[in-house]
Amino acid sequence: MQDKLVTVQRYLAESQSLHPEATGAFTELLWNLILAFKIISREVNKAGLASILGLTGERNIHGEEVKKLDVYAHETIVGIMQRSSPLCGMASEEAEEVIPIPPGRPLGKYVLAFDPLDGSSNIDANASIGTIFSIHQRLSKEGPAVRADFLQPGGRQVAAGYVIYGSSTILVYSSGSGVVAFTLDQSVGEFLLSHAGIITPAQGKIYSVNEGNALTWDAGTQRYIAHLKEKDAASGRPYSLRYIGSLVSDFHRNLLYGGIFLYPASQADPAKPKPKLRLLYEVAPLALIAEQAGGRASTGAARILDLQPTELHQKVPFIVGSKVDVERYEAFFQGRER
Ligand code: AHM
Ligand code: MG
Repeated sequence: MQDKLVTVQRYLAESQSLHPEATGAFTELLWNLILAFKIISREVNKAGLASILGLTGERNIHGEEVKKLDVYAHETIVGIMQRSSPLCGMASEEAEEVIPIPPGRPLGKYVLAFDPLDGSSNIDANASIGTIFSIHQRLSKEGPAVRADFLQPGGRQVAAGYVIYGSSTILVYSSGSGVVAFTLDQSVGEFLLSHAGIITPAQGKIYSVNEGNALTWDAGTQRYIAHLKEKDAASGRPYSLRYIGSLVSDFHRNLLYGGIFLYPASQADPAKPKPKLRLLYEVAPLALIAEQAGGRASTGAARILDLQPTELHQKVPFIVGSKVDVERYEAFFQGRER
């Protein structure tokens, strides 16, 4: 048991005090974001009551339309962050274009990209879902944020993280010096430090992939997965498959237990490889967390955090997890191992 209780506010205030030049703007940004996460968590926990209180998309007993949870999450983050935060713009998986700060409000030097509720197709089954976020410093000098402010390599993120709404609500966060996690105490409404200095195992025994897509994979990926099903020399067992289909949940389990998550591009039409996951809202922030925990994140051919984004909604192959496992995948993908 930890010898002192550390709230996320206290943790952020102590982190800020290590930087005498800090103005407090970044800390304020995170506080506002955390408020949005608490509100989303409350709403996600009520999802099971939808059939009593009104299905999402329908009208509730008060005659008000019940919003779909991913729309609700998007609007909650945008509403809170537009009102008071040191941002000059946002980008969301749920919005086509850059979301501006309303005219007349002060503009800050940060931009926020987020996936408000990833894995939302799992809500009805009560499986865990999550919010993913990524913060950069703006590149443009003044005025509202422009696309170029978001199109920066993940290696330049100031901070990133995710919230998993599961058996507990947990916030996992990195500002580039390790990974910490806070668990929400629902009764007092505070995130408390629960995991300090998370390090992912160098090698795991789990692989997570939608194996229904196997016939669309490149040959290297097919061979790699076949290799995982052979008996491992050390353990005498093959790898175990675990796939929830909710990225934050699959990622979080592997972060703690070790293993590899894969969403390779579909090669159904080899002339047009089709990845699924989005670089700015899903892939880059989780890549930062993985690397900060000692893991690795790759497309198979390149390190995720080195990729230069070209579009807001760009999709890339995503292979992430324990270092030894991801390096092995790269060797298969690149044909160095067969
Ligand atoms: P979403 O952003 O529409 O929720 O899609 C992303 C989700 C991830 O959470 C998950 O890893 C992936 O889609 C699962 O995809 P599939 O059902 O193709 O395996
Ligand atoms: Mg998503």
